Amino acid sequence: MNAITAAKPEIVTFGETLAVVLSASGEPLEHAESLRLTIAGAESNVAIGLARLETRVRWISRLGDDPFGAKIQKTLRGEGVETVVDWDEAAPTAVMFRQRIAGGDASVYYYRKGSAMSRMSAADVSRNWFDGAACFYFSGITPALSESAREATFEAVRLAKELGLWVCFDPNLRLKLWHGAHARQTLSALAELSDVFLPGIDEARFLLNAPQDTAPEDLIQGVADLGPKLVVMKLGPHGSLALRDGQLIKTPPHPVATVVDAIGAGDAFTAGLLSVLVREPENVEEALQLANLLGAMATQGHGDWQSLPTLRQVDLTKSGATIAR
Ligand code: KDG
Repeated sequence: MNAITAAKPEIVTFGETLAVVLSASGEPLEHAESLRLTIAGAESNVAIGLARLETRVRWISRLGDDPFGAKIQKTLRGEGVETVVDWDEAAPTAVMFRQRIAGGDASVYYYRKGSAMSRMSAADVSRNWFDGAACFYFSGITPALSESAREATFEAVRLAKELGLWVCFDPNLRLKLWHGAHARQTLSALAELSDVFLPGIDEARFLLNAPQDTAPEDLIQGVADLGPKLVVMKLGPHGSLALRDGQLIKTPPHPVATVVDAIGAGDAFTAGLLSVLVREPENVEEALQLANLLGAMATQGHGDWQSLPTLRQVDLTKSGATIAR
């Protein structure tokens, strides 16, 4: 693992970032003759968003000693993210193929079983990861990769809390990676250990085994009963609903003229939220406003992280410039 040398981070995150292969022309992969290569990962998307908002962030992972791993590290470093990488010569970097389907959604095809990051274990988790940081952010994708990655996740949370960091957890449910009952048990246990918990509405319904038409207001107390001090339910075009110390905070969405690509908007929301809370933990209202703004701005261009705004772009938008394509 490369040495930790940069200035102390404010936020530490860890997780798997993948090489992403797309059809260059947007046609279905089965007809594609030229492809595009980029990177994506829930945790590194958030890390890029934080770096663009001038929050010091450290991303920790395990990558294959291959061109995809090299591309991931080069891209993240170029975005100002401090990378701490364990290079694995015996396992590959994960790859995801993605294609657009009707209605603007996307279908993904994972090639990540046995990936380098899936081989991370509790023994790999180090106190040095968290040195000087205030917050540890992680997602529910890492524990889904393998039993050893699941154990590494619990160890990272335990150590972060022991060292005085507050812990933010986005369940990021990926049912392609694990079975319902195991996912529910693990995500609930991690939510109980977290200070800030960021479920989407479908994830909240899944965790509570609630009917598909259950409203956010009827879910959020049940989610808070899992244990986190602050629950922020991401509602996409409907804004967000938060619960802290029994107080409900409903934040309206930031209006957008059109949605170009919603992928990564949840990670953008998280970056906006954490960039405020890491310096002003009590300023939940402002954090939610910025989170909603970033979620909206992320929908204005293609890619998981490519449309994440800089601090200057946020200020320009706040000053009244409408969010347009
Ligand atoms: O969060 C949006 C995507 O970038 C993310 O889902 C990719 O980490 C990813 C995964 O495993 O799906």
